[in-house]
Amino acid sequence: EHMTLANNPAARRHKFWETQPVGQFRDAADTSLPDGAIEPPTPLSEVRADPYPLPAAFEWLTCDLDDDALLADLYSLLAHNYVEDDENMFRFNYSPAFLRWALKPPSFFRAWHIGVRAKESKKLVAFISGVPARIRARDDVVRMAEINFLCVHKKLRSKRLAPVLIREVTRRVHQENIWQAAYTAGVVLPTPITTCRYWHRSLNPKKLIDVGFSRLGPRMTMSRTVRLYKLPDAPLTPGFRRMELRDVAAVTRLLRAYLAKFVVAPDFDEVDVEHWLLPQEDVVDSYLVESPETHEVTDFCSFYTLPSSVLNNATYATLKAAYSYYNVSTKTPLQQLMNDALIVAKQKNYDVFNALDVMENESFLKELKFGPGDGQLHYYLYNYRIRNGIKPSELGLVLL
Ligand code: NHW
Repeated sequence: EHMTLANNPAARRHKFWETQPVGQFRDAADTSLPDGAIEPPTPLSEVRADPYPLPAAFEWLTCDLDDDALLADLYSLLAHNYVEDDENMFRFNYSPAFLRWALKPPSFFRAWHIGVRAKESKKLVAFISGVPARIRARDDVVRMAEINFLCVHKKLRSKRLAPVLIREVTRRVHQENIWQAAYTAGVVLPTPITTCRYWHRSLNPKKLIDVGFSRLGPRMTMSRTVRLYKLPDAPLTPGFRRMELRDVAAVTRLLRAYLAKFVVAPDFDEVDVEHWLLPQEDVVDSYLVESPETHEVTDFCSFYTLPSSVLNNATYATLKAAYSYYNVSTKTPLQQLMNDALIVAKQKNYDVFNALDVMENESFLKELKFGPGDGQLHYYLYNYRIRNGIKPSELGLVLL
């Protein structure tokens, strides 16, 4: 087969990414390069002291997400300009409460919440963020930034603003003596550590078909489809209940033991678990199984809430989607545990339950009637090489 730009992303030039300490496509065949940091830290005194220049009409704005008006501006920038599917039918609609949760974990840095606004109108036109995390790659626990919510207003696209935002967040991360980062994207850049696929489990098939999210299968009627996806009214596993504050220690133990199995995974302590996994209405939901006899916590599952706006539909404005987060089974089979997660999501009126093929998710996706989506999600590390990459099933990290 003749290789073209269309079927061989490695042949594309990346004027910005070629200058960055990331795995380069041209290095793929070089087996002598070691795993770990690509370049060493520089002395903090050599980190550039002032912000990168912006085009004259714009200025940097360090965002205070406790300021409700600013949070509303960020919500609106993303609600109108953030990620859409390939056919431009849906756009992510992260809620203000979700953004606060995602961007203010323990020991977050306000300087890493970076806006760009028009000097004159003060309108927020671009954003990028980082939050601190400890991420383990093989046996190396590394302080990293998780980079997310990179967004440039639709009217300012293709003007090379994104590289300025990325350089500026990099500079501010370096100022905290942190030299690595993790991020995901739907686009291919140099070079993914792994490429995952989203799977979707219909909870409200009629609405999903009406908005064009899914289609009636061959030889299927609407009533057969509704029956196919029907779920029990309440969870089936005895002792299945919502996680509470008193469960943080037990959940942390379960999660740490489980995540140790994967090649790349977060290194969560109790403080992290309280932030990332304690339920918050319409943001993050966590359930566990407490043995009715021993009262031991044996299993855990969680999902976060990320609606999508439905673009150009007369009947529906949003899809309510649950995204599988971290799940651990030691006693209840994973498939049964996730079936209970589907049941509570259905009870709470979600339209669809999404999951990546990471960790052990492959073991339940087909059996629980998830179908493969068409989008891919690429995972990246900045300034950290993992030779040959890893398989999705070796990845224990879910970014929001
Ligand atoms: S992925 C979601 C990204 N956001 C969206 O897709 C929203 C809709 N799109 C937009 O707002 C989750 C714009 O299209 C954006 C690009 C802003 C995406 N990641 O300004 P130009 C994240 O937030 C490269 C990285 O002209 P634009 C993760 C592109 O390859 N790079 O484009 C974010 C090209 O470089 P090249 C991306 O369309 C991780 C250059 O940008 C990218 O007006 C960030 C073109 O720039 C993406 N998603 O704006 C990296 N999309 O070399 C963090 C495009 O190919 C790295 N590009 O010529 C770590 C930093 C911290 C290190 C700390 C030690």
